Amino acid sequence: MPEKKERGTQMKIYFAGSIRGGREDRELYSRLIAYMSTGHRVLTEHIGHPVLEESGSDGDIYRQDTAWLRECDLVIAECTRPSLGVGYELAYAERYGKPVHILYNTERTRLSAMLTGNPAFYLHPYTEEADLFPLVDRILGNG
Ligand code: 6IA
Repeated sequence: MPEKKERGTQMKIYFAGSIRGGREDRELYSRLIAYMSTGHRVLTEHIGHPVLEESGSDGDIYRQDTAWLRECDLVIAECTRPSLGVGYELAYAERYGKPVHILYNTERTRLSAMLTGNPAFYLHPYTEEADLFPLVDRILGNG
């Protein structure tokens, strides 16, 4: 993972990634979160944790995550692994006028038309993980 340049203002990032949809990409989420956390605040850093504690009810999770979605400056979602929860979060963020950036590996997924067809979303197709870091820099205004 390249070293992150620190520039610009600190933003509150809502990072979204699959949990019950499947945690195959958990380590990728973790590397992205670590990268973004240098210079910015990732509200949802638990998405990358190896073990998720069942610390509250599903209602608690919904209330906390929707509060963070209303509070955040932008949403960055890794959508290669399809997840109903992430899809819901994207629509929720759109409703609250948040910028939504979607990262997806075109060699591993054919993204839903409900995302690729929505002009409100910023789409970031990629094929190599190494390309994600300069991409994230550009999204965050550090590039
Ligand atoms: O449908 P999914 O579970 O794949 O939805 C994933 C998305 O929903 C993520 O972007 C999270 O923001 C949110 N989410 C889902 N589950 C949780 C959770 N605990 N804690 C916080 N956010 C969540 C679940 C605990 C568990 C499965 C052990």
